[in-house]
Amino acid sequence: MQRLDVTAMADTPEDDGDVSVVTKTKPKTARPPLYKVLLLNDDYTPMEFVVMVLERFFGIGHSHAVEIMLTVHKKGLAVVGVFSHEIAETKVAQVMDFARRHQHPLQCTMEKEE
Ligand code: TYC
Repeated sequence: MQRLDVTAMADTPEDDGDVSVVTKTKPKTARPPLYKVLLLNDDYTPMEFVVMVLERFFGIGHSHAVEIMLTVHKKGLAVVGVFSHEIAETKVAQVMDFARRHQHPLQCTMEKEE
C-alpha cells in the first residue's frame, strides 16, 4: 500500500502547526484468477476427433485446430485457452462428456494460471 505521509511542525508565528495531512490509498480491485484448459495426448483418440473438439468447443478455426492437435500429439499436451474458473470448468466438462459419449479416452484438464 502506497501512502503519502506528512509530519508537520510549527516553524513560524503564522504557522500554528494545524496542517492538513493528505493520505492517498491506492484503490485495489482484485482480478479473479484465470485457468488454463489443457488437452492431453493419448494413443487412441483419432486426430480428426481432437480437431473437431477444438473447433466445436473452443471456436478455433480448422488450420489452427490442426496445429494445436499436432502439438498435443508431439509434446504430450497443449494449452487450448485461458478462461475464468466457471468457463474453464464448463469447457472441461463438455470435452470430457463428448469424448466419453464417443468412447475415446481423450483427457482435458484445467490448471490455475501462475
Ligand atoms: N495421439 C493421437 C493419435 O495418434 C492423436 C491425439 C492428439 C490424441 C491429441 C489426443 O489430445 C490428443 N491418434
